[in-house]
Amino acid sequence: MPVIGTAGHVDHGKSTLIHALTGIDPDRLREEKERGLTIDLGFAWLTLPSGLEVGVVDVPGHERFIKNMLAGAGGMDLALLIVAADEGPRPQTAEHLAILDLLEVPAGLVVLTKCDLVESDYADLVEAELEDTLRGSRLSGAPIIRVSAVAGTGLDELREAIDDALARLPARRDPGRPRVPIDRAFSIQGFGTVVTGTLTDGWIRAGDEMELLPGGLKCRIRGLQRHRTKVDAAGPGTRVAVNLSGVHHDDLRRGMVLARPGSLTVAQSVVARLTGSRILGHPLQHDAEVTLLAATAQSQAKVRLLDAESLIPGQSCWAQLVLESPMAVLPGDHVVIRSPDETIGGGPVVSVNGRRLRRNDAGTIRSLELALSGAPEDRIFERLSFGPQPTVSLADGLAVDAGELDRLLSELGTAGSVVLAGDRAYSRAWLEGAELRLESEIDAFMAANPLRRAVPKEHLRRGLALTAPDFELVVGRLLADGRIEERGTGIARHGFEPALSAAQEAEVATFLRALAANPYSPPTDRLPPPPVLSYLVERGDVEDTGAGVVFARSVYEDMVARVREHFAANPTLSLAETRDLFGTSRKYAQAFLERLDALHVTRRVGDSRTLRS
Ligand SMILES: Nc1nc2c(ncn2[C@@H]2O[C@H](COP(=O)(O)OP(=O)(O)O)[C@@H](O)[C@H]2O)c(=O)[nH]1
Ligand SMILES: [Mg+2]
Repeated sequence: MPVIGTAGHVDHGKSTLIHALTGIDPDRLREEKERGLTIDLGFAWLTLPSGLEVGVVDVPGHERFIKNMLAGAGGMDLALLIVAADEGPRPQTAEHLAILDLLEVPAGLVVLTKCDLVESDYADLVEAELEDTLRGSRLSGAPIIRVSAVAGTGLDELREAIDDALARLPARRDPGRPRVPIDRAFSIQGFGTVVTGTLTDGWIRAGDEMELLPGGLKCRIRGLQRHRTKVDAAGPGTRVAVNLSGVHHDDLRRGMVLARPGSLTVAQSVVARLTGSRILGHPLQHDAEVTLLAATAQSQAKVRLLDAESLIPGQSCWAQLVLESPMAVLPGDHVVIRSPDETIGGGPVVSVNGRRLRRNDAGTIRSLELALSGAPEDRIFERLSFGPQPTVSLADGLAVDAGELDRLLSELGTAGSVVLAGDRAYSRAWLEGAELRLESEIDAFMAANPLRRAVPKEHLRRGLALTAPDFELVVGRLLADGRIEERGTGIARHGFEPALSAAQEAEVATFLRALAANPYSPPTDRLPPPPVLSYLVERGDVEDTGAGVVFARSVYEDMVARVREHFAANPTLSLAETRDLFGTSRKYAQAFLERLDALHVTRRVGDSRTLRS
């Protein structure tokens, strides 16, 4: 089901027109009614002459509420650019028009409202002026329909024109990965949490398990409404109100996306093809800070221009945007960037969460061009060269359905350029790069810690900045190739064994002799440096009680055996008994017993120990 929406300057009659078309007053906030001003998005619906039912989004025109306008414009199939016949085009006429261009809203009509207030030859003049405003935009040449919401004239023609324009649009694709960018979250007495938004990219049903991103809150769909009517399921393009269980509305906000668990990734950075807004006053400089808006979400972002020093009005360049707060945005989605009071530009996203891209690098730009507009298999391949992606998201912006995507992926898989693992896709080149990075990370750790037998996995994963599934895949491939091996929770190069230097070996020999000389009261003032001591523990030469007392490993094992013998005949073991058993002092007996407690061999009960089963 398509969604249409308004755009245009404040007070030009957008809300009044929607009311006249649908019979529903889109200004729902009390403050909006009192001030006669639309502040936030309003929603209505309409059945067209063809019988097609459409959702209607009414946006605010005032420049202070551009962010709300953007949140509404994201999901539109068709925009009605509304211009009052008595005023003609005004600043937000141009700004909203620029935004419709940047978002590449599929279709548009121009509506000249308040025609009851002017003579028709005056309307002709306004129309001529309007054609100038539209020139070069995607609404250039679009039908201009004259209406009066008050007199009710032109409304039937407008309904027909909407029908015609929608009939010419290609059907919405259904990649089978539903998502609802949330525009409102609230709670209703007796129902609990409700969110609203425009559903895209798939179907949702009552009972479905869902997730909210960013954050990953899990929830379930308790009920669904479409146009205030309860439904069991809703499909792409529907405005929905979703009743959720398992989450509190205080934890939700505009900008989150409701999706199937695991079906979306959250973007920390995006690469987009930006076009400078035609109404932009000053070019945007490389490295500038902007607000990035995508569907209903927004974040501060730093813009790295990849092939230009500045973004010039009306011109395009490539940019990598690093987000301050992550958002669930996908390749193929459109973003808009703004400074506090100006729409700077925007355009389609081609990749998310890729590596930091080199500036002014011809190869990178060629890849990005292919990722944006090459043949589907090139676009998939190039996108993956910037980093792994969930398989399901590879269809984003590609206009291929799920079956076609499967076919392309299996071709790329057979050719060996793409690797599919779990629900993610990898380019072989990226994987090989990650394998080399992992090996050199291991080498760097070993160089800094020459006596360690393995690198903790978590240290490696964080050093490489890989997600857990990507890390596991890279590790798995290296293990299968026999290039690395697992050691406990760590990883080492295959066959690697650390070794002491000759000088260290000599010191260690002296130390071990000293331990042997006083097995139960070993010296505590001449312990080797911590890395050497841990090495000796790993090598099995000594047992470190952790309390400054180190026993030779064979002595320690003998002591444990004697303690067990003691327990065979006695229910408890006291500190004094331990001391006497080994002819040592309290200090050693205590360090030894505490070690046994820590290893769960014994349990301390008052002043004595019992044996654990
Ligand atoms: N005479 C006349 N007044 C209109 C018409 N449409 C809207 N208005 C008036 O213009 C003012 C602004 O309308 P509104 O729909 O709130 O504008 P919006 O800010 O674009 O949503 C209101 O006072 C409306 O009553 C129309 O077709 N004819
Ligand atoms: Mg309004």
